Amino acid sequence: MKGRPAFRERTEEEQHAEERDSAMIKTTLKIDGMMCSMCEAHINDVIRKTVPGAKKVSASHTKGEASFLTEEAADEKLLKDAIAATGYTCLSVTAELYEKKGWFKR
Ligand SMILES: [Cu+2]
Repeated sequence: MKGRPAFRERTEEEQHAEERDSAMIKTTLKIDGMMCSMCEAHINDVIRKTVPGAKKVSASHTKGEASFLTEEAADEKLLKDAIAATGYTCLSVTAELYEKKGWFKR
C-alpha cells in the first residue's frame, strides 16, 4: 500500500491562477524624521487612512522606513502628501511584487 497520493504536475494554467491569487504589492517608503515608536504609530495611522486596503502596515524609526501590502498599487503622490502633512518627509516610494506564502517564512 502506498502512503502518498500520486503526484500530479500542475498545468501551467493552474500555476498562473495561483500566482494571481497570491501576489500582492509591497510598498516601501523611505521616511525622514521618525525618532521613536510614537512617530512609527503616526506613520502607520497615515498609511492606513491614505490606503484603506493596506495590510501588514509597519513603520520602523531605526530603519527610517515603512511598508505595507496591497492588492492594487498605492497612489504614490497621495502618500507623499499625507506624510508631509503629518510633519515627516517621504524620501522615496518603491513597489515590488510580494507573494503571500512568504508571510510565514520568518
Ligand atoms: Cu517620535
